[in-house]
Amino acid sequence: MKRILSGIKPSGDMNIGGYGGALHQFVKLQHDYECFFFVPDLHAVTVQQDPKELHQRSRDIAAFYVAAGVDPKKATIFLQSQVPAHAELGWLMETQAHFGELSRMTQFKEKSDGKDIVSSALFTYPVLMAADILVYQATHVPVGEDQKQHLELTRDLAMRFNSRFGTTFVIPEPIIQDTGSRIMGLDDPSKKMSKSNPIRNSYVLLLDSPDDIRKKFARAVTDSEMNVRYDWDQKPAVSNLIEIYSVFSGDPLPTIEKRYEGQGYGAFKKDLAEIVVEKLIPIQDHYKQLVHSEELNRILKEGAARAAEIADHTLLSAKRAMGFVTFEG
Ligand code: AQP
Repeated sequence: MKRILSGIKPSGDMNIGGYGGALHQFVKLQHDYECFFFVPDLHAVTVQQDPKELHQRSRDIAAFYVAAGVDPKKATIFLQSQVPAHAELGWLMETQAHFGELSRMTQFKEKSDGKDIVSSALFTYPVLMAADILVYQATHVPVGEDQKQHLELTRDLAMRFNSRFGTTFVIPEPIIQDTGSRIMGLDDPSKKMSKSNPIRNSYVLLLDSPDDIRKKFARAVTDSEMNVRYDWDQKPAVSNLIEIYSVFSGDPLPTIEKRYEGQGYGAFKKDLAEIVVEKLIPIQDHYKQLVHSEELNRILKEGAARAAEIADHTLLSAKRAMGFVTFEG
């Protein structure tokens, strides 16, 4: 069966960018793939995290997976730090990665830009991401536009390893969805909507109140024209809002354009806010029931055990292929 690995970093409060680019996809993908949805907590600590916040946000992300409709009976949901094979394979893959190729990663450049202190883990994190994917022999990885380069690196590392040590890893393919693969800031359509952006009006959080959601969309930048038209080159801010509308309503882009023909931005933004509120309220309710529950603990423990079975097996194959002494199996 085709297998998927994906996750959302607990590096900030979850917003509709991660929902559109990842979570909303997970819910659909679970029907067609064997899915492993993890919380990449080891990735979150590549930049400084407050321990209490990391703890809470890791539970939050897992609770959101289930609250948004990922079925733990169908998909395996777990925390990355609960499956040690990720970090161990990460180290082995670092021995195969080149300094030069990691230096070309645009996300590293963006995230390290202007910072006095940058952890070495931030530099090598694409290799850990490669290990995350390869350790499950994932055939497919859903990626937002911004993660394409990291998946390319994963493929390169897997092919390099296979050709040096014999076929060990499946080479994963990207799945890039048409809508929602890039949701930009509501204040600036040239910047991705990000959890770590300090400007609160740049994103809508999954836990925002209906009033806050309405206010944020009302304030969202548009342009000086008055027509709701999807055109990223000429009208990036409006195109971004149409894209969010499409993710949350399920309506195709042309249907939305047609619906608001000649109506200006006011009615469009109001409806958009209501569509998002309507979708988020039941998710928020389910999240609140789950986040501190024994049920979530059980889902995560069972998920980690299921994940470790596969991950440990792949790790053992990789270690054997590289010549390490192993006693298992
Ligand atoms: N704005 C977005 N539009 C489309 N896709 C997005 N994703 C995240 N933000 C958007 C996709 O969600 C998946 C999980 O991302 P992540 O949270 O693990 O990492 P990230 O992309 O680094 O997210 P942030 O919000 O920008 O976090 P910070 O600010 O902490 O770095 C990925 O597939 C991503 O493409």
